[in-house]
Amino acid sequence: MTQAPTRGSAEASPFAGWLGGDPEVARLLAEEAERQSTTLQLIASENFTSPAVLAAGGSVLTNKYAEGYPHRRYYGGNSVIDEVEDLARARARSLFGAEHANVQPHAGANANLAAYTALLRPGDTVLAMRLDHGGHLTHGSPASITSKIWRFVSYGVTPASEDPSAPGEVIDFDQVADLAKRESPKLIVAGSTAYARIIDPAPFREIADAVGALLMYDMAHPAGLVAGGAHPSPVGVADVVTLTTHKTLRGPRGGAILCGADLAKAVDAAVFPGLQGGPLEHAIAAKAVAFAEAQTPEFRAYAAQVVGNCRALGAALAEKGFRLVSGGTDNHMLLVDLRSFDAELTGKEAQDVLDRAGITCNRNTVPDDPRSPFVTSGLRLGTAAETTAGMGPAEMARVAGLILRALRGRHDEAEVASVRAEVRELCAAFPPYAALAAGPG
Ligand code: DSN
Repeated sequence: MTQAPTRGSAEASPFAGWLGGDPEVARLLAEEAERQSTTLQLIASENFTSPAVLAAGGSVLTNKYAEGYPHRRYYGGNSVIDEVEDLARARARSLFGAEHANVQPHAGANANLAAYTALLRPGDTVLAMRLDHGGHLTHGSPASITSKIWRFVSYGVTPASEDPSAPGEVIDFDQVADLAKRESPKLIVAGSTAYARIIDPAPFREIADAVGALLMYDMAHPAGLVAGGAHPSPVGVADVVTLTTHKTLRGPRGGAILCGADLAKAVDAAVFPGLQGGPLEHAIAAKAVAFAEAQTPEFRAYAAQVVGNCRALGAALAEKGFRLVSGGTDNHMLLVDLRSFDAELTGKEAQDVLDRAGITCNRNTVPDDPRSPFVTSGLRLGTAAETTAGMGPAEMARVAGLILRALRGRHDEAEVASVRAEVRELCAAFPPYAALAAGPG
């Protein structure tokens, strides 16, 4: 008697057609596809790429070595690859209105490291955002190589205030200006990894000009919001702009750098041969697909909806007693300070119970968090992925209710299981990869 395929078996896997010879990997891919389809994806740095991006990323281009740049390679056989990378560069330039684009960085961290390498000498001073106020590891964290090569000085956000019309916890531009004057940095970095407000490049430019510093804008998080017109563009304002392609931009995992023609040579040399070897041309093709997708009217509507959904989620959570860092959001993410809801509840415990309830997010420090980055007092929530799946403000209100129930009922397994069941039902109505389940055809 033939047994019906069970969940996660090679036979049941939509990937079995592609991975027939490797049932173990086929099973794991199927399980991850199921996890992504049946749980809520609220990690602010994640998204669901289009099937076209997936196809380009899983293509024969992975076979090719192409050290160098288009028409200046160190290996033969790159005529097609040159066209791929030229296309990706042209699309990135056109999407963001940049004079030059380097699409080879394997990730945002590599893009930042390459930008520093292009602009600085070892030991130079850089002014960037504090990690515990929302900056990124590559903005000079003691744990990052960046802090060992360059001297970082950090600015932060203003203190929280009780006044609802001016809640604080926004970038302290007085502090940025004072530190810039005192420390004479060679470079100022704007941008963050956990900050829910628009980061206007203009005041940073003014401060940089006043002290003769260069300006780098790390738009890893809002790149898709910039592309879709929901946030002001730093291109042409900052000297160098770094980005990731997989967050709000909805492309493959990877990074890119934009700059003026004057810095093109230095930036290219910093990426290769400075820091990387052979470029990942399959990822570059997938980036090209994503850059084209981000230039459509649908993507503009998407970018606006991501912000609208985030505001709806924030408003619903605030109504339920959760304090939002800076009082709300202008982008795709929210920072929730859990102490207002329950002083005993840590970010770590909240992340764990939400995971069990099928709500995927990450714990995060809040400004001046008394708890360690491993424990934290906050949660970071994002709306980029579930907006791609088609959810709107009504679903966001429902998600806020599910978060409340899971956190309040965290010691009651039946309640957590009941939330899990409702999450599964909600996700079933918004499948991110309905087409994928049909298999390779
Ligand atoms: N890990 C990314 C994020 O989640 O924001 C940044 O590197």
